[in-house]
Amino acid sequence: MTTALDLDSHWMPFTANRQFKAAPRLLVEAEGMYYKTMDGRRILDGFAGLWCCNAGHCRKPISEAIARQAATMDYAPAFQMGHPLSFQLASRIAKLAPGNLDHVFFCNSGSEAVDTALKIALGFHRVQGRGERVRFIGRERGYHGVGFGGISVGGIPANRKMFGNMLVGVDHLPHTHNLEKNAFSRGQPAWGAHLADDLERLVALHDASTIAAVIVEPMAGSTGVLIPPKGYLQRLREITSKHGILLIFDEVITAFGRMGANFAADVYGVQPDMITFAKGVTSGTVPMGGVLVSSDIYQAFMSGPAGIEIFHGYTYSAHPLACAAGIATLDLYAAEGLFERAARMAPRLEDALHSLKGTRHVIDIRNHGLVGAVELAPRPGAGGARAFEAYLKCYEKGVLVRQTADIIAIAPALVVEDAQIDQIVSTLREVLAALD
Ligand code: PXG
Repeated sequence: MTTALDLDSHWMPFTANRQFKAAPRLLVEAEGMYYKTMDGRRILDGFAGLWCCNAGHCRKPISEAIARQAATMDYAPAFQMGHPLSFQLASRIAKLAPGNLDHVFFCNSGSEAVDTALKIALGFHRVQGRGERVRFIGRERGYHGVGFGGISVGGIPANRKMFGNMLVGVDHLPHTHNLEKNAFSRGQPAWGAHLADDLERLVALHDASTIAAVIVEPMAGSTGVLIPPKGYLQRLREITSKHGILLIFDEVITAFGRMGANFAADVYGVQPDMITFAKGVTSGTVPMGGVLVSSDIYQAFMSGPAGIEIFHGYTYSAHPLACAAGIATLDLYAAEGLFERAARMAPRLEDALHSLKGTRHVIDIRNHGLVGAVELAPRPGAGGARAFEAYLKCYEKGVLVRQTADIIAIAPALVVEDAQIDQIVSTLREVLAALD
């Protein structure tokens, strides 16, 4: 069947196009925890699509809300006009958010959310007469999407090296991943809170008065599930607060139940000044992203010059279909208690994953919430090859996981059952045992 399809014209994102088109992996249907492939195989989705379909696939209450909205009003102009659903969704999200994060700026993806948050940080300082606060601090191994702002504060060499100088005035904290100290930690590792103190060095180097914001993923997902060491995020909060620097949590992956709570900020007990979100807000059904900002930030803009408060926004900011999907998704999360369910299933996933200790090639296993990772020893001179092969073999055996470098990441939908966790882990065990 796949041979009848012309695969040439679509330049696929973050994909080895030539390799993929020679042996395509095409999905055509989805339901609950499963995909169906074009050649009719059933695949257990161990990664909620790409960290996004938190409610499971093709859930009726969401798909029906989208269909209804598409038939009722397809689009409403996003600038100087509105529609009720965006206000409803914003207040629903604000109610879920921690502390004084009570206003939402909508966009269409995590990348747009990050660039929006960086702009809000610059504008926040500027409207208060601190226009010299223009620097950003990100972190090595951080992923903040693919906009120029996001790759600048991000810390993934491959995502940066092709694209020139990016934003100027960006510096990076060290990442927190250390296998010598923290291998096989369950939940938050004990070692590494002091790595946050490097922020004091950067503040001393640049002077606090030049720094707008620090942005980190509370749990770094894309670069292989890096769980924050105990006390690390608290230290970042203390230092940023002391110096008048905004703290942005990029929760594109961690928001909406992934960690067993509304937000990772709740789980880690740290209050940021902004949270970026996307993915789980619509359970991956319609693209949507957004930035939650504190009342202080919102009020600073509202006290600025009359007229348009921020010269920023997208044609599809708060798109009616995305808002309808978002409201239906939040309803479904609440009706089925899915965030609590994620918290209940997390120890189950933890135990299952850590049972892989001692399996061939495995040098680390780590987990928090409904997220886990298994790190493999790389093949000499061929970083990433072993885990990529493991990913392909799992797919052949009917389980979809995600590979980055020599790490296999697991993040099932929050509706995952015990037996499905077992299937993911036993498939991985079989595959690793047979792998060179
Ligand atoms: N911030 C974070 C923390 C993310 O994880 C983005 C921003 C960008 O979102 P958009 O919607 O622009 O893609 C992300 C996206 C993976 C994987 O395999 C992770 C993401 C996307 C695709 C794959 O880890 N994260």
